[in-house]
Amino acid sequence: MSGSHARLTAGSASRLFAASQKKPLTARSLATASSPLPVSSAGRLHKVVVVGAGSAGLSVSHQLLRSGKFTQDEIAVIDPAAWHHYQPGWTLVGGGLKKKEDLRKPISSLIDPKLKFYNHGVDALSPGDNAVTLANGTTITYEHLVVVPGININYGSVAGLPEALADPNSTVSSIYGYDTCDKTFRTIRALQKGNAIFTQPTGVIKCAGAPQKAMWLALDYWKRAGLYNPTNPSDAPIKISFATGLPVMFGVPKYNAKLEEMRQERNVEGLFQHDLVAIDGKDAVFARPEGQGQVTKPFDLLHVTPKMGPYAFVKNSALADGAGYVDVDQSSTRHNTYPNVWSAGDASSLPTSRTAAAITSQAPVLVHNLLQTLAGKEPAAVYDGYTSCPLLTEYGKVLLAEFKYGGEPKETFNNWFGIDQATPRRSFYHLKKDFFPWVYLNFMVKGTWGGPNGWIR
Ligand code: UQ1
Repeated sequence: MSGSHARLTAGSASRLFAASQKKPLTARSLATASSPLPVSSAGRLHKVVVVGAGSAGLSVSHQLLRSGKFTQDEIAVIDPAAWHHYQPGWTLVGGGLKKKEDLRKPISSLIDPKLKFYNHGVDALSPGDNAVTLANGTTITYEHLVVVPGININYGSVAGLPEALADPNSTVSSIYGYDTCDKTFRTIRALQKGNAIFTQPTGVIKCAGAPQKAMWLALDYWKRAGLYNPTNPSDAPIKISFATGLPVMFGVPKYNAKLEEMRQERNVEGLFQHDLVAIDGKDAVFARPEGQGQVTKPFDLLHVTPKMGPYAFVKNSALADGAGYVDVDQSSTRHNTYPNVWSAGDASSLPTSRTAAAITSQAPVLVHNLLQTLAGKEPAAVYDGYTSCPLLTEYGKVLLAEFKYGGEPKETFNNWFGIDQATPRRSFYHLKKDFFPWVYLNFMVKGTWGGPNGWIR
């Protein structure tokens, strides 16, 4: 990711990780700062170092701290960002339902003063030496390492995208960045006629349902404005296409059936196995599978989901699997080669959908297993792959997909009340719009929210 486009990304564990410069290791801070902790020859020593202060980093750090087993500065948190964002709220910003400024807090305000906060990027992970090198050249060492920096949005993966997003007069936007999530609603509101295309790439992304959430809200907006006719699109000025690199609307069969039915009912054109590769003026260029060449579609509004992937310092480390993610055991969240390294969230190899809801289940497992290991016991807690996607299907309705490994539904309210969560509901909409942002910013980041398992003491 190039520095010139850095302002387009806004993940809480942000791009500065990737943009950090290689520097010689001479300018260490250990000579200047005092610390109650022993300073090893390699640098500052912490019991636990957490790389990243996104939803996983804050949940894990504060849950560890709340165990009462750590003193001042024994746990360190590293993140270069100035702001922590509630990213699940950006779909609501794209639909004009929230202000993006209300969904972020200064990152330092969310970090307990008992934690040592390094507000820097990471240059290198050296698990063989139990060391992390910061972008400012400082080396810190650990007994246990938690790698939770998130993933990078690769805006450069689509030719012409960085320029189109940055141009305030273009009709190209993305809910995947702080800078552009409000542009999405501006372009929706301004469109009077023509082709609206919403894209989803092949490969790993955060929240695989979000690309179509943006579309369903726009559809409803244009329907209410008399600009889209779901029963006969040729009768109204706006046409809608969903162009996805995948062969289906959603990866879990139960919810895919419902969403595919909805796509057909609402007469949205499905461009399956269409992977956006370039934006050329008012044309979107898509790659087709092996040997089928490219397809060009003219657009009047384009909502883009860029490709995403691991930060270079993770991918280039000994901790990465073949795809660049932190290679952990899918049940324990412990690294498969380095027993004092752990990972969860977007940067991990956990084979499930990447969401904040997933963190509510992953963090307690990671924390339990790390504490057990510190106490010389076996890490016995098991993560079952739980994740969730509250999928906005119109204003006022959400389909609450909840599932575990293998794409098997694990529905909280179905278990309690026998409600089929594939049916969009108003109550789920209020969970998504009002309850989750509230419980996230008041409890989850403090380590006291366990998702479907309720509050943590
Ligand atoms: C959740 O806890 C949570 O975090 C606050 C979300 O927001 C990102 C969610 O989307 C979901 C589904 C949960 C899970 C909680 C319940 C009660 C289903």
